[in-house]
Amino acid sequence: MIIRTQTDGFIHPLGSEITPQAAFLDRRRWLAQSAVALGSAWGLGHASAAQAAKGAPLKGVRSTVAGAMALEALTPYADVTGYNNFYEFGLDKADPARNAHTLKTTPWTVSVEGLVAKPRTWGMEELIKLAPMEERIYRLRCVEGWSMVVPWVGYSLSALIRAVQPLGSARYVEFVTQADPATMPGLRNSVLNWPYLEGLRLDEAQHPLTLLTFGVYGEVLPKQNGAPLRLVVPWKYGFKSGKSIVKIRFTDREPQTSWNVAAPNEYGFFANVNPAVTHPRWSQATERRIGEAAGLFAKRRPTELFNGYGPQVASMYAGMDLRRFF
Ligand SMILES: Nc1nc2c(c(=O)[nH]1)N[C@H]1C(S)=C(S)[C@@H](COP(=O)(O)O)O[C@H]1N2
Ligand SMILES: [Mo]
Repeated sequence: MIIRTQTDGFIHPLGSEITPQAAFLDRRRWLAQSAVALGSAWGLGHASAAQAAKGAPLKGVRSTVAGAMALEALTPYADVTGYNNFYEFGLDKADPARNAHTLKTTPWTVSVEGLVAKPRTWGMEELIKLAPMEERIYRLRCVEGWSMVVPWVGYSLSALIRAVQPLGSARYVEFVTQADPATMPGLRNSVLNWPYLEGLRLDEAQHPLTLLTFGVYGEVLPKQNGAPLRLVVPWKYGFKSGKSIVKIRFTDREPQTSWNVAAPNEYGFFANVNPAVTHPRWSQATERRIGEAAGLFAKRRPTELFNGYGPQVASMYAGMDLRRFF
């Protein structure tokens, strides 16, 4: 079945139902484009990054992961790249787009360490070649009560996890992000402990929806969106999706995470999107879709448990009291 959305006019084949030939042709086109775009961004030759598709979603190329398609209008490129939370570059939503140009993304390495059989430092060239890039259209729901629908580009973090071979004792994964006072003016603000830290339980990190993200809207990640690589965990509040990751550490204990340390009663470790768990200062029952009419004509949508990804992820929390482990 091919679904054409009324809203954006693009064709969204459901992952399991893509016709093999179409998938193959699209995949080749996609890989050629993404290889050029991503490769050039890290100095691997070919066209300049500016020539990569910008602001235009690539048609027909989609994820193989069930649940990765949101059949809703995409949030406009200008909002995805202009309305951001990246506190290292300021607290205002417009600050990251204004300030993040100072972030130095080459060279960049990601150290993978802790309870793994194969700890090592990865360069970007190796990382972008580790698994095929896919486009995943995910809803992102910020804990602040707004949401977007974003065409991310990347591959399941599980591919990297397989490559480093976690030990049997590994139960959690910690994500450490860049903290460079010379390029990140927000580090002068002590609203959070820097570096920005996030964490997932190992099974959450291995879930196919958890995306190691290198691009958005068919181009390499703009700096304000967390270049050169970030996480996107679509069933959790946006703050779980750490930007500009430099270290991934496997542990046997729940990692400390920046928001949980800053305000433990407001931001839990799990942070699963849950309309029934009210934030101490506001309801989480509804959300505003960025890019839609604001102000008087603002339409708020009901927020869904697990951001709508319950069929894929709810089983990981069977038997857990989600009000206690919020
Ligand atoms: N390093 C870092 N990562 C971060 C943040 C941040 O301030 N610093 N903000 C988080 C929050 S609150 C959200 S909602 C998402 C926003 O991602 P986007 O700007 O690409 O939409 O990034 C998350 N990752
Ligand atoms: Mo957020």
